[in-house]
Amino acid sequence: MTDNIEQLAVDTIRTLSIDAIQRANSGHPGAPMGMADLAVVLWSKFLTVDPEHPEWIDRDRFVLSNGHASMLLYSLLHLAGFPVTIEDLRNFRQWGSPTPGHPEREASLGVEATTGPLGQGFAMGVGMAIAEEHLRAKFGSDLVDHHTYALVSDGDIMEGVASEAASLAGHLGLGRLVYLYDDNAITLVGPMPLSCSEDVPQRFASYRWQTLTVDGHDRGAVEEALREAVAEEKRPSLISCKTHIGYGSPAKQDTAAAHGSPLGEEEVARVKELMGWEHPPFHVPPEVTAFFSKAMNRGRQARSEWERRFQMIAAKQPEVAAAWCTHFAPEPVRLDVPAGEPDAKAATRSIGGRVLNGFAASRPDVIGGAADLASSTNTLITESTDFSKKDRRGRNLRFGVREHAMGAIVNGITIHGGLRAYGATFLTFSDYMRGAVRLGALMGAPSIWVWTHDSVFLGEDGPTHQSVEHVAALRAIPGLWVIRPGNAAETAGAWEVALNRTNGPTALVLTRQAVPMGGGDRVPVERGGYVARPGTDAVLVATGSELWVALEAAERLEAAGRSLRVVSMPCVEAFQAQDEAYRCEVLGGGLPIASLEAGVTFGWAEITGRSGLRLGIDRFGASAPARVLAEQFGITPEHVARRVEQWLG
Ligand SMILES: Cc1ncc(C[n+]2csc(CCOP(=O)(O)OP(=O)(O)O)c2C)c(N)n1
Ligand SMILES: [Mg+2]
Repeated sequence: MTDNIEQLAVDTIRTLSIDAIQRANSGHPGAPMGMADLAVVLWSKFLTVDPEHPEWIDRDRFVLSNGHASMLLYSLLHLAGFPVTIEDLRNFRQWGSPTPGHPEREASLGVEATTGPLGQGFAMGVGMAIAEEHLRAKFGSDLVDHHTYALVSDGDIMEGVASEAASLAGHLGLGRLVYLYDDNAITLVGPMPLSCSEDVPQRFASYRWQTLTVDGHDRGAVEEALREAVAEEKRPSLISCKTHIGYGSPAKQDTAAAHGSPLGEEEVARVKELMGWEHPPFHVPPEVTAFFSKAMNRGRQARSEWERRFQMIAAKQPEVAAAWCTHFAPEPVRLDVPAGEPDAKAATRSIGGRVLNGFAASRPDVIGGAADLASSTNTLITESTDFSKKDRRGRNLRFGVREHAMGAIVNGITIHGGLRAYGATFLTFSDYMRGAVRLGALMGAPSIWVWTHDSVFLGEDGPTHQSVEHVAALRAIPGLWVIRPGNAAETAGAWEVALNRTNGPTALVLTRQAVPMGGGDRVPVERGGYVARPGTDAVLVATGSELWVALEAAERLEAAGRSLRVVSMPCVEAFQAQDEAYRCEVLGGGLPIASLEAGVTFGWAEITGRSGLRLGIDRFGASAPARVLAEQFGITPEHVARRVEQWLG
């Protein structure tokens, strides 16, 4: 009987998926058809979630890393009683529907992560598992005790970001991580052996994962493997499930043709005929609804027991409830400016480290680390330990030289909830993590990026390490706020903005070299730009380490009888979000505008207008001492003053 109803549930997922894809006339039917058996076992027997409370904190996380199989997820959510309606399935891939082509994070619907770029979901799941371990160590298993499950495909397995993340997950012994690998040996263009002949389980075994292999259509075997995976608390588990892409389609099963195009009306009819399915499109047998509803009672009950425990703990241990709040509903922060001697100089990276360590005690939810550059990026929380196999309470994450996985893992920790995560490296290597950075922005995840060594002024390491185009390229990502502070007050303000931002990611772009620390007064970084020195003839907008250069250039011009206003603009995105009146007030409505930034001038015409002067470095840097580079590239007060004077005529 169980078998019959399970089979009916599997068939329902397959038919819903192919019907929706047919109706949209686009989508990927092969994977949902091939993974329906796995999914039914996982969702009906293991996954502990509550469809009436999709955002319950202690739910199991489920990530569909091969996001092209989105109809599998939407079918499951609908059948399990999440707020995804049959109408939503009929509107698959349509404008404004909650069922886009690839899943887009919508926790209120049960969509945990935005996936589609292969490998990202795999790596975000690792972040979720880190978050779970850390929070469980802090709050105990009465409050935090869940698993992270993911479905991953050949493409996920092949992507570098997944390898990086898998290596770290094995090293950290993340036992609550359970991945089902849709091992169908087919990718978009054809059979796997076209491009891949490794032994995947052996590879993962060497990463220190538990590996299991099963027939992915033998639901009993899948269940048994899942039990073993869940029982393994010390290692992550990869269950290779041998499946058939397009299962049940006589013309397309086991071929790449099942991957990314609708089956076609005729083939859909043949699939249903072979299945013995005699219903109109989008039919859901009531017994399947009942089957899933009963299965979801496991999660409903777990949640209500959790609520009861939470109330009891909150009543008996108010300090635990308070700590819970600091993690799950932190108050906005107001950060002091680190003090320096008058005329002191410091690198903004080291000021950033002081700011971080200044608020670390009062913001225990902040956790993070660097890709083997903790000391260079000044991102170690000195009062804390390393997060490791033995110490789950450590707040310093040692990502190793794995930038891309760091990006995705930070996103995963952040979207898990309860923690604010940061990831750090040299700005130039933000390129290596861009896939994750972009996805974080798309998800509106408030991840924090700390990127140091932000310009040619890192000096002798040369052009491979010197960013010129990175700031501009990052500014092009919608929703990402790029803050390039120029002194101590702006660096404190940058961290403050990052912590207080809850609906999108923030990047702190910091210098390697020392700059004047500036005064101790707060400045309005949250407004993006402000007048740093008044002036009436023209405006010079500068960011980061060029702020002091602009201020000195203005002084020189004053001696020559010119009144140059200097606008500091640490965050162009925040400035552009201000109202017209503020922007006019700062930029002086009608004054000629110049910009100064030690990087490509691309994008600055937005601020200066076409007739403005844009000073920057529109070429790769060079290996030389910073002082020489400043002279060669004309980023000195003398040179800037001269150029502005010439331009003003
Ligand atoms: C990073 C990235 N590169 C390329 C693609 C385009 N793409 C989508 S699915 C796929 C491969 C499909 O193979 P597999 O992951 O095995 O899925 P299956 O065909 O078995 O469903 C590719 C290359 C993508 N989504 N993400
Ligand atoms: Mg495949």
